[in-house]
Amino acid sequence: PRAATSYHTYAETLAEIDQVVANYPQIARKFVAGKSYQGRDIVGVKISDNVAADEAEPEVLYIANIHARERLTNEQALYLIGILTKEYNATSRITNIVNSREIWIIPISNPDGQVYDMTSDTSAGRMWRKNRRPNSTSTGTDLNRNFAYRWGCCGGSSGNGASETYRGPSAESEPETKVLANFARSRVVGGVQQLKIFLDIHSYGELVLWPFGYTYANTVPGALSADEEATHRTIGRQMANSNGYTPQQASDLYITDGTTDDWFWGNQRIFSYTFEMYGSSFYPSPSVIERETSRNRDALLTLTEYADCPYRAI
Ligand code: 0X9
Ligand code: ZN
Repeated sequence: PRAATSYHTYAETLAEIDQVVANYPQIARKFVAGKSYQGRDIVGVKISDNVAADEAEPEVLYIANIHARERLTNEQALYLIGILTKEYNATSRITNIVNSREIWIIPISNPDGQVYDMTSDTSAGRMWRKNRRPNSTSTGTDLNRNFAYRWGCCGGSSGNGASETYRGPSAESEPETKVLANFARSRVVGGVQQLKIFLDIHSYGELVLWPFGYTYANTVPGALSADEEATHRTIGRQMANSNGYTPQQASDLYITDGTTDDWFWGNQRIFSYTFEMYGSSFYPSPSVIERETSRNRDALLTLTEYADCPYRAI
């Protein structure tokens, strides 16, 4: 893939994905996780050796652009797809990762919002965040308040349809939320969740966040040992050490409920993180795309490598 010099539209993102899977059919396969409210495909790329097979390898899920206007995040996902394919059999670290992991990457998790945000684009853009499903007072649900773990329990989400953080009428009420959650549930094979790591890429703020967001507590009662909980945080700090972001528990930023990271951790027991990428706006100059996506190279590779180890102390 080309080094991005402008932000990819939804159509350009799909075209790029098609090109990658055509160029690297042995290790890259397109998948459609489901459809958005307006009927767009929610598309991803699976990257692994023997990509057509479901091998007994630890799996990692990356998603981006659940918030429509966070344009660097799609670029980050495309960057990751780019290096994992281009450098296979060229860089040993990447060859090892692709050979020993199954990596699922969904660059545009909220296609309706992303298309809306980029349509009639101006330098300021439309500043759209939510999906595009009408609600009783306005349009759009904040997909990152619509997940089904302690949904609406505790704060940082709204019951007002006009709010930027509208949580929706019920947990998983939104098609896009359902698609992402169903995809994660579909990775349970023989009663074992194959996904070991999840990262939701947002902007902006230069942060590495981990659950919980709904509470200042950081344990799932009875679920994991203190060592495992500590490992979860240690991996987050290690990534921050690499990319220069600030590491913290999500609730230390602000309390939120119904977020992706809380559901993947609390409900699915997948080690889960949120990145807030570079910027002081949602639309940084495209001239920073290359710098700010390659900045996360080591953090993303490190996270992918850890997929075999969360459930023991490090
Ligand atoms: O509020 C959000 O959804 C995220 N920030 S953003 O500016 N991209 O909207 C942060 C979510 C972090 N995770 C939790 N608070 N659980
Ligand atoms: Zn966001």
